[in-house]
Amino acid sequence: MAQTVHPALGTSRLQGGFTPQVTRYDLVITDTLVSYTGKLRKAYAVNGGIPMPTLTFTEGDTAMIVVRNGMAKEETSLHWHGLILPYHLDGVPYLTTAPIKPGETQVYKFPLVQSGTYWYHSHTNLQEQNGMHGAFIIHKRESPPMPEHVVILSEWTDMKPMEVHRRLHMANDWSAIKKHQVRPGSVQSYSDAIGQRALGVKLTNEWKRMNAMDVSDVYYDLLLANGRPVDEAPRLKAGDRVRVRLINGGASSYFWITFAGGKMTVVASDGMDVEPVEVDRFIMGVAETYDIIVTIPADSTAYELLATSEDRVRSTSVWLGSGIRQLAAPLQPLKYFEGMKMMNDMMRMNGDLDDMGMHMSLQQMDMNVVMYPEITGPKETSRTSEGDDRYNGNALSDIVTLNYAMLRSPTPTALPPGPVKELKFTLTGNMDRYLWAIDNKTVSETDRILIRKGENVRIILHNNSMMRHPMHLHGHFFRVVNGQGDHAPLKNVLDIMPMETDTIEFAATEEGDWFFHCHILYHMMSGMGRVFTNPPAEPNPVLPDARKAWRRFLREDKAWHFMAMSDFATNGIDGEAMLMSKRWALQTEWRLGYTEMHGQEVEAHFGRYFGKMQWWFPNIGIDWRTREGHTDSPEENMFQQRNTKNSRSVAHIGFQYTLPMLLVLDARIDTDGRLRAQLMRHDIPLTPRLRLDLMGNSDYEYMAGLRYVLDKTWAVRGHYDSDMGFGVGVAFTY
Ligand SMILES: [Cu+2]
Repeated sequence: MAQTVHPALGTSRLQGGFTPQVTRYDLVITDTLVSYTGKLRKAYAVNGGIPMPTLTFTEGDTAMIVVRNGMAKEETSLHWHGLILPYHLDGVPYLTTAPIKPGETQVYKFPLVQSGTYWYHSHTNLQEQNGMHGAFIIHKRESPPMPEHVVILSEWTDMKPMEVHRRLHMANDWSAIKKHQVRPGSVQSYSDAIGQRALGVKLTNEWKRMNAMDVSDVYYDLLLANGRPVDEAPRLKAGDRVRVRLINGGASSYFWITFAGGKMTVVASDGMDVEPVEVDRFIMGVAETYDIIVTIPADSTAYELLATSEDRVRSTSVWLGSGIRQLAAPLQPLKYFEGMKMMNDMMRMNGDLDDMGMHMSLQQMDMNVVMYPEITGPKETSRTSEGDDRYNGNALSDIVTLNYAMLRSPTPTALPPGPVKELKFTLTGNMDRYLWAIDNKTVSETDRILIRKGENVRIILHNNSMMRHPMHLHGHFFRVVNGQGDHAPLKNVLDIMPMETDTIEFAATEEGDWFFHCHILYHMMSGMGRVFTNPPAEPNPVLPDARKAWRRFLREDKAWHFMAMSDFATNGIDGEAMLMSKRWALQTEWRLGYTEMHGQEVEAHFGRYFGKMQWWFPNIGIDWRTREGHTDSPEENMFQQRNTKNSRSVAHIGFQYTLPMLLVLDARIDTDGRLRAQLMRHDIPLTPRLRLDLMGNSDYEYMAGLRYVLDKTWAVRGHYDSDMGFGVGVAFTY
């Protein structure tokens, strides 16, 4: 008997061609200025609005979307997220589709061979962050009418997305300080640790070279539902069963979803139906969609559907019904030090994560559970559980949290028969240098992965980084191998938590290039992804110069970032600047005294970061200094070599290495044969805003400084330097 293959998996049904029923939308993208918080900021609007309009279709129709770029200078693109379509319409600029230049119009026309909740967004630079996302809904042809409400969740930052991205690369925790203003404790400073009697935890954390626990990277000024701080669906009455189509259109935020009117029934994920499952809450990874059904309990009441960011700093609400507002319980602040304590157990000294034999997968063991007061109780009465259920939220509490093992497709999803190509990907990352990769290689450091029609591709993913990653595959659905056998659910985004191993598989039915990447926008832009290529019969009609397009596509993760810090103090000016890419860095430091006696010193070095954790930084450089009138300084350095502190002009070769306690060892030898070893650590968070800088070296030079952070640019600083003495002043950070 011939096995039936799920329509979203089988051979591409696009060949069936266009149906006569065409649903057409015209979209005009323009530059716009918006003010969500009182600050006027640049954003992108489509047909004048943010987010972009909800596009509604019926399965089996032909979609025709005419996109005009009405922006003055920027090129753009639109990707149809979760849609099965010919690859040259997929909308990844330079990979599959030509960018839409200013003034240009492109037409996207494809048959709709699926139904469900999807979305569309720009795939160009960071445009998605500032308004370029919208809902894409395909109704089933025959489905009984019921009330429904579409909600696309997103974030708003008053900072330019380019600036957000640059700051993520400079390991500056201004974002944590901003979060701390809303949710004290977010910085996880020494004072926070002492206040919570967790100094030992903090020290062990730093011994293992971990900075603060970062639940999410970016501080947002607002979270939005359908482009508004609060959204509503007032025309619902008691007893109504309403289908809420939720889309996480955020660039980097995961959302917890809870509801004031009782249980929620999850009926679809990423557009595909699942057997109904009742839950109290669920988390939505970036770019995931979930359809839920809720029942409105009573009239004259508006029930809150609450979406809270994973770091619990912000939330946004949708009010279902009208009348007196029934609130959902707000999510309590995370218990960060509990999380740090757990990380101390799981982090090996080499930076690898060790799940201690718990075989974590499919979100069933949520290691963050130790940080959730609603599961483990308030801090004082903390419930702890040992053994296998230590991180199993559903075993620890009465609250039912959705996980991937609970998703079951109502129809079989077995792959069509065919040879299996098995791939193993380890997700790797480094928070401080913001290098995100697969097997420590970024998109531009790898070739396309060849897949062929008729083949089934199985990917075993292991997350060896400290963050969760929502991995998205373009143009296909994959089965999440979750113990449901032939009824494994179909998805196009897989959230994978730290230490988890998950298996997904898909049929390589679609020709062309398909991007597989982390959907945290800033991780994708740092290179966390791969490209699958299923050789097409004909060359791509919209990118005639394939080689040139590929090179242009690879530019994405090759960006250089600039940062600088300088102190203007009573005893001189000292500072540093750095230009860095994902592997290379050019650093320069200066110390300019106002008098001959204080002297002047400038050095620069250029090097490459090595290793998964980027702890090694071999480099070459130059060092120039001059100083007069010092008779008191030692004649020799620690290596019994004559000191050249008063006049030096040399080149040097050496390395930096990050030691336990996040101390950086800098060792070098210069062209005069002199050795120098230096230990330093900057930005030790004594309190959320008070930072300590320390340095000492084998030339008997030392420095200690205290900095109080005023805002993202300015700090007041006092320091003592063995060459220049005591100084106070202001410090500027770019
Ligand atoms: Cu990621």
